[in-house]
Amino acid sequence: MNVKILGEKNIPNIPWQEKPADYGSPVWRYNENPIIKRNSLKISNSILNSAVVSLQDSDKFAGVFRVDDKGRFMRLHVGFSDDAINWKLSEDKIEWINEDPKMAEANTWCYGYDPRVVWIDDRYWITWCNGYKNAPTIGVGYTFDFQKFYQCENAFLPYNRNGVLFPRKIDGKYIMFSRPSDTGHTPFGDIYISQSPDMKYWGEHRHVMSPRGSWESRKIGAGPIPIETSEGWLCIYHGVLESCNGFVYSFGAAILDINEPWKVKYRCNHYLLSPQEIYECVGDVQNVVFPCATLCDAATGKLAIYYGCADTHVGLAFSTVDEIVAYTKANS
Ligand code: BMA
Repeated sequence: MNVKILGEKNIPNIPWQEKPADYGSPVWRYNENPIIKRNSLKISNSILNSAVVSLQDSDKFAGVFRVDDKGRFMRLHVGFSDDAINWKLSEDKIEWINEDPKMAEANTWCYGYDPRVVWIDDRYWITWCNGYKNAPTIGVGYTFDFQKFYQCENAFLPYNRNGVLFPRKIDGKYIMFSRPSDTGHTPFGDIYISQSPDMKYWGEHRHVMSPRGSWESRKIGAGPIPIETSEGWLCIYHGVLESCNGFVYSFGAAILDINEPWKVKYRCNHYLLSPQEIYECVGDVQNVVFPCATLCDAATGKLAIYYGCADTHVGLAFSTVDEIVAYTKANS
């Protein structure tokens, strides 16, 4: 490995397939995609943009999954796996515990989608796009065991999406990406960073990146949890272009300064993955690859990337930290 991985654990059983011979891109798909099909649950219309983690104290995996039910209500479900490929999802949605009655009133469940999960210090933090009085903002919660889930205050005012936490504090503060938006299928979007001493009060907002043409000309949004490396924070993010046939969601990478992560060191001119397979181009929303999680093995730099396919299924793709860093620097 050329790039040093600083903050991840070893995952010897990370899902893996070698890159196909003569394959020209830095990210390659699992050959049995999609790994979670839309109708895996009795109630599901679709299972998509979802977040998985390697458990701290075992070699197993858990995650929070976006399940849209047959009423097309967007829900969050817990799931478990021994191999991070075959997943067993709960039939029931997560019931969030609100310990403070004042918070319970503000947190009356409305909808939740596009979760992210990250281990920080002593617990798994979860962020998602949370409906507050039917307006999207960033929901925050945590769990110690994927059995009981505790909800906190929303991080921001509506309208906001793609809240993604960094895996450790910087300068004593939690760091979160978000993407201010509107009530609809937002035709704009920049990535910002906000900082918090306590996961409740967020401020010190900094602009990180704007759309800038080509595959990311319409809007961009943070994807999986950033990976800390010797080159900076490696961030996979989605970018959207608008064609005569609607939005096209691809994903690329950027490398941000370790201490001041609103400073962009490198950013891909070319996408890492775009919707090209039939399960990415045909579904409830055509032409969407939407990454919400990676597993990263610190020992080898192997990456397993989990992404939503056409707002319908969950897909898996592979790369390595070395490969994505080299590609991002070369294409910057
Ligand atoms: C975004 C979010 C994502 C979705 C994408 C494409 O605004 O709603 O959940 O994958 O649009 O429809």
